[in-house]
Amino acid sequence: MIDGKKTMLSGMQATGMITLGNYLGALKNWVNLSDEEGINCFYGIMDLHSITVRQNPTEFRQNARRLLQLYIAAGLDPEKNCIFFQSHVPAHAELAWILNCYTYMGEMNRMTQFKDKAAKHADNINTGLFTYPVLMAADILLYQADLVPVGKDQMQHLEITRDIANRFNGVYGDVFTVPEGYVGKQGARIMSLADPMKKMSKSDENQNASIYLLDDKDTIMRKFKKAVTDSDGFIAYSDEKPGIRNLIDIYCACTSKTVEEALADFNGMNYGQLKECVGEAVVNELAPLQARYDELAKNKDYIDRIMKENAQKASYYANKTLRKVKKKVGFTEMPR
Ligand code: ATP
Ligand code: LTN
Repeated sequence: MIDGKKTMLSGMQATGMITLGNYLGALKNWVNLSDEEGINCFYGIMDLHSITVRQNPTEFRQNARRLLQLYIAAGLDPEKNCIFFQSHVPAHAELAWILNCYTYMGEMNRMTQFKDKAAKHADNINTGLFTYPVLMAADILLYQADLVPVGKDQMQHLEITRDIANRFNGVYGDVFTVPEGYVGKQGARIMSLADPMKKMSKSDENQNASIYLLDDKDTIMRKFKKAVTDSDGFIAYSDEKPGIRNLIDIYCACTSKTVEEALADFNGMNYGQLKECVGEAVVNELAPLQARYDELAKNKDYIDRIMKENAQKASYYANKTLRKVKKKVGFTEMPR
């Protein structure tokens, strides 16, 4: 809670170009939620998290700025919501250190994202990757967030955040709000177009596996045409047909239709026609966002102003919590 209002916080890592999965599973839900009156919303460009995987500095800088522009282009109003860079608010790293000392190795060892990423980056299994969820807990707890909308894959990190908050509160009294996770109904888990058993991920090396938010129409249509399905040749929404189910999920998330409505639209179609229909729904969904993005990309001064003002706003709230935590833990205050 901040000033008696419910607080929501979420964010994405500034790594690579965000995908349709990130958009439908996270960003689009944020936009809907941020339109609700009476909620304070914070959205982070989580760049400290990004360096758990090696980044090229020039590309990293570009990606982070691009992510801010995509947040705004998708419909997050930076004057009403606080959209900030994690690295602009030092309190994140500071609280993460403190919370590290209230988190157990065994807890981190259970995290599936760590296991997945460690397997993927076997040459760089750094301790940042291991304690990644603690930094995420700091992000959330600093703003006393009540609600954290994320894709399904992040729920485990949300659970650990709640455990850390409860543990800390158990020792020192009510310091942190214990947050609730929120997974949107639609687009909770969009799968790879190349392998429908794997989630669509921005770090997938196969360019055909993911739709990127700035892909043009031809690219989108081509990728859908190539999407892996099955050889049954009939359209149905079932666990046995993960490729087709994924296409239907994408269609529903883009058109706000139910599965039944979608199946009615696809009645009598073959796979080729289905793919074309889904591709068009995605093109229509992304077109306005892409047009706004192009406008924003030209307006450097505006983006710079947003960055600066929101870093100050985020710091104000984050420092308030951090001061409280330090006092509770027993750090010696610097004499004024
Ligand atoms: P990376 O490939 O770099 O690990 P990612 O594509 O998995 O990245 P994240 O930055 O980890 O994306 O996640 C950003 C947000 O998007 C999170 O809320 C996450 O739950 C959501 N998300 C990521 N992938 C998907 C997906 N395929 N379907 C639905 N939501 C997703
Ligand atoms: N780990 C998240 C990104 C993230 C986040 C957060 C999400 C970092 N800090 C705080 C919600 C709240 C991910 O999406 N991969």
